[in-house]
Amino acid sequence: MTTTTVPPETLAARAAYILRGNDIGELTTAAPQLYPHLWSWDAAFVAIGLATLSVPRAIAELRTLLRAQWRTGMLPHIVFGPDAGYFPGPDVWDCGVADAAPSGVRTSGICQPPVHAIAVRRVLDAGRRNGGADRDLAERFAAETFDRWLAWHRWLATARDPAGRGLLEIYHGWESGMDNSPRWDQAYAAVVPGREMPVGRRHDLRHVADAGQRPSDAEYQRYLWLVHQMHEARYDDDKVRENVDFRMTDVFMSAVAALSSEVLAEIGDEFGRPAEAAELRVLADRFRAGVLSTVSPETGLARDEDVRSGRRIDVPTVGGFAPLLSGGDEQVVARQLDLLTGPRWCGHPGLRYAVPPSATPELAGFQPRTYWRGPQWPFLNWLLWWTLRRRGATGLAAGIRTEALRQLSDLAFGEYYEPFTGEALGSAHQSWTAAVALDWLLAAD
Ligand code: 9WN
Repeated sequence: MTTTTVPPETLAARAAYILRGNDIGELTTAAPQLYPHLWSWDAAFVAIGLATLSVPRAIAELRTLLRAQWRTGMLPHIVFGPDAGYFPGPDVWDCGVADAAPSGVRTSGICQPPVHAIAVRRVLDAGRRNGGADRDLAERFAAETFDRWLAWHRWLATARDPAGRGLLEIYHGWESGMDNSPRWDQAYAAVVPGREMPVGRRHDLRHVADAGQRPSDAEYQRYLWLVHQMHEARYDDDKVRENVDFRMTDVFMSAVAALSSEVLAEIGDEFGRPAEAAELRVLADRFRAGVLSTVSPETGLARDEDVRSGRRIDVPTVGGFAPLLSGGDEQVVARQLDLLTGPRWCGHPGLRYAVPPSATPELAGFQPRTYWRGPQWPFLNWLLWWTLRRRGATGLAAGIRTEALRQLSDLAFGEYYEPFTGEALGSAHQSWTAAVALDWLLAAD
């Protein structure tokens, strides 16, 4: 098969055009049709991409997310814009029942992985690179909003790691950002909706060519049942934890928390907040230790856990590479790097582009076209690239960047990609896909 390549300037121009097209003011929709609102972790990557075009616009994106912060510190996974599309929408979530919900903005009642400090870092870097007004704006933004990001990390550390194990709990697969990953199959199998949930209005199926790429109706029944249970608990952290039928530790989210706490600590140091920086480093250590405690000696992969049964989930998905993000044990990391480049993952002989599939093709339930059950996700490639580089694995990081950019040269900016054919799947013109292309192409480092 021949490899399509396009000049970098064409790719960057097209990516900028996509982000511009998805911009509805101070909010960039995650995708034009499938996701016509702001998603929390998408917004962080979007800000990273926007920072290469306009530092003020990147800051506006992060401020839109912060305006939706709950009084507990939680950053909600969706901030709804004016579009009536997407199901479940704000009426289903009905977060007005929650004491802690923000006023004047409609949100969902759950969260997503805390990648935001990385975006603040990247915006700061872009501002300083540009100098002048951009530098002043970025520095003012980082200083002004530091406490808000800190509140978000503190909330995670308390509400989502109540026993201080260094492992964050999630109460819905959507919180992981890897919705229907095989990581969650066992947990979902135990979720039995108490009544028929109305999935008939499923908006997503109108916007993907093939329903087989998306979760099934049975999966949606369970997703909605959990939303219903959280709503019944009025989204109160303590009640949700006890009452909802899904209670898992998420090792990948915990690793993101370790990494981001480390990054936010560095920002705290720069802006004269040594006590808070020290607090964040303690959190980073705690999450790092938590992640490492789950690594399977047999497979070398980190594992999620069903909190109620204590059962660890041994399913080889990309989430198992959490220690590459959190670091902390050279042997574990070295083994993971071998695994990652080996024949079960990026070195699999059938892959069109050598970037990690969301599950290993060796997995019995591997599905190359279905969402989190096999396809490759460009934003994850960026996260891995950024982290590996930060941790000194520069050669490997450079290889991931090259392959990931080759994958994006079809100019489709797909949500995810079929690993063997390279076909763009899911939503077209996905914002975070365009955003990471921009960072790779235009950020100077
Ligand atoms: C549910 C927006 C989001 C991403 C998630 C991805 C998908 C939503 C959905 O899209 O989730 O939150 O409807 O499937 O799994 O990672 O943030 O791009």
